[in-house]
Amino acid sequence: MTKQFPEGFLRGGAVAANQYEGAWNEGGKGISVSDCAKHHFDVDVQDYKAQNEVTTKDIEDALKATDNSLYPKRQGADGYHHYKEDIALLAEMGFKVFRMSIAWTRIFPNGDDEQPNEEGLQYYDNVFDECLKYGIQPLVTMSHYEPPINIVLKYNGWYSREVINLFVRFDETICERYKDKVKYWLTFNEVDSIIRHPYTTGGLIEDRFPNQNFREVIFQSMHNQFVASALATKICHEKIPDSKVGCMLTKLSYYPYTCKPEDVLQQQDMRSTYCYSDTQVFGEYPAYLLSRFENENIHIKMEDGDLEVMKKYPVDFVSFSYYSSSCVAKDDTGLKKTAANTMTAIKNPYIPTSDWGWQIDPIGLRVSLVELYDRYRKPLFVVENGLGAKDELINGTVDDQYRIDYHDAHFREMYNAIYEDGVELMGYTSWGCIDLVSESTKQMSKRYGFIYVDADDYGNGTYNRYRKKSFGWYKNVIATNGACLFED
Ligand code: BGP
Repeated sequence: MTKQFPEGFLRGGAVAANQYEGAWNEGGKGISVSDCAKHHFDVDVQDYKAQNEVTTKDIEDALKATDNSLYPKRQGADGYHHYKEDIALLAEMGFKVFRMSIAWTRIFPNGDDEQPNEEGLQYYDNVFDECLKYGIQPLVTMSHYEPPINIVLKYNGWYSREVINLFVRFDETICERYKDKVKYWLTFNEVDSIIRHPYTTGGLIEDRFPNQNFREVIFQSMHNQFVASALATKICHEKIPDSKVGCMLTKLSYYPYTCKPEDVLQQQDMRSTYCYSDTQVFGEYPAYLLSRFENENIHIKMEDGDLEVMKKYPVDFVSFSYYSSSCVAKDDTGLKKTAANTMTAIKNPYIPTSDWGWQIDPIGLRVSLVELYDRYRKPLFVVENGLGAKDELINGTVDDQYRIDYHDAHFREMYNAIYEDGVELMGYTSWGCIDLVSESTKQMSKRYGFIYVDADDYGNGTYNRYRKKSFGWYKNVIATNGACLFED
């Protein structure tokens, strides 16, 4: 019997508007938080905190800046001008699904505009038409690190209750406009990341909350996002009856550094991520989060009906990003550290790391799938996974055998999770299926794609596209629905 992934398995790739599109001030688009995210060329790429700390002065400088090379997301991979060519390349690989986000600022440039920007709406109509022309299903993220900068400066980000209504206006507009083109939706990208980078996810800057408990500000903003996510789910289901709405979490899989019980207990730190997806899946705050609020003297202002709407509109499936696993220990003094997605981790001496320090652990993906399926009993979707590497373009291609090996190993573990562990997996979208600007370091040189984009970290280059070696390999994986992985 041929070993294959399930019939109808949605395999493809993912991008985010703020890292892919560029054209930051074209087509009527407003300025987003990511357009003001500076690339710190002089900071260690593994120092996530230093790379992503933002002050009000940084924003003021960014809004006055004339040198766009300091703000690589303004150019992205210039997807805005290349999307037709790019989607044709995705179709050549046989993509069944293309994950992307709708930039709030293309639709409502300031977030609080009374009327939507028709040019922005038309752009995404064109993108979806291009996908559907090839039989590619769009999978749309409503918020992927793209709040309008006006929401930060005028409303203090998601801390303001008013932003729920503004986000609902955005949701009602895009769900109505694209109801015949988009069936799969995600509400907030890596919903838990607001605690690790409150600026990009929640539009929060600590110096704007003097004399306030900033953790309380973050959790208050999180509550507003929970309400907005539930209302977005309601809008999708009412406007698009066969729609499927997912939450999206950062799957940071923690291993105890030793079998000491206190190291094993440290794995409970995963709850600092699960508490968000638990709330969106179960439609209520988990007891351990409420007790944390109590113990930390955090008071969340809720309005009548909030908890009811959260309970009534939980998500339909659980999606997540998985890049690497990490170790945890009660006492990490003297233990080697390494970078991970949006954080710094204890290094696992048994597994290799990427050029950016992220640990490569395919079995960790299987562990993650089993953990999440056992926890939620809802269909799962891997919507980000991939290897950021220094690719070199030689004679019009890139020999990225290392990327093929990475994906090959991860796909085998996904197969095991499905057929050995009984996990219900809807699909898989590799992160950065085409090279784009890295979220954490703002680099083009941290490349994930099956397609190479000729641009450097300063925005210089032709922006021409080139097929890497992995392009043909992935095309075969899709064509055989994974059977080629198991052929001798
Ligand atoms: C996740 C984001 C993606 C992407 C990915 C890779 O946190 O959801 O937008 O950026 O990380 O991380 P990086 O781009 O920092 O290599």
